[in-house]
Amino acid sequence: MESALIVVDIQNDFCPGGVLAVPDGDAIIPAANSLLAAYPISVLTQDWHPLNHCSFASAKSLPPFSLDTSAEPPNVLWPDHCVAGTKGADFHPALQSWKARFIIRKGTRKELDSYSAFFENDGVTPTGLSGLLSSLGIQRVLVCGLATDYCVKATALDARRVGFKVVIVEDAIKGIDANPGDIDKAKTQMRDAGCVFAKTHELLAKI
Ligand code: VGL
Ligand code: ZN
Repeated sequence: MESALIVVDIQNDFCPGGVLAVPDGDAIIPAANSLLAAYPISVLTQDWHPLNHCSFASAKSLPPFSLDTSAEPPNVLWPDHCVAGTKGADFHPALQSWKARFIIRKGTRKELDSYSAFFENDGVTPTGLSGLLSSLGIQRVLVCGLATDYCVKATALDARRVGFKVVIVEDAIKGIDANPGDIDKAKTQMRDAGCVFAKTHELLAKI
């Protein structure tokens, strides 16, 4: 079965030292690099926002991590992060990004956020990734990266929705857990949607 690797948002702003650091976010980079070396069809995603993006607390004059209840559905407001063209939006320097075949940028429209690599948060605006993978004959995607409880989850659920088999690389994801339990909840949701969990060494042993 043709498989593609999706590496979600391993960017400076989501790693220790970044403005929206996922605890130990950089710890998954060695696993991501070994997967990138093994899978010839691979996609890196990059959160890539304009200034004053609708997901920025500063744009709404509200505190970071609060809920924007004026949005439908209400969405979490973040510190300004991954502004297009800035160092924070760059891939982490340890990520061997040159090994990847494709880069998909998301959240590029000011009025629309995007967690998933497949659709913007309205659930209908495609990024183009689904068509790209389908046209290459891909039936299964392996998902790793940041953050388990946001972009990894959204990517995995959308991949199921459009009909891909999904493997979550469980030792190559890290989450935020802003509310303790969020990571566990995300894993349950992914399992319930039919995602399978596997470890990097198990996947590499099968190639
Ligand atoms: C993400 C919050 C805001 C992520 C992106 O990559 O999980 N989280 N934007
Ligand atoms: Zn973002």
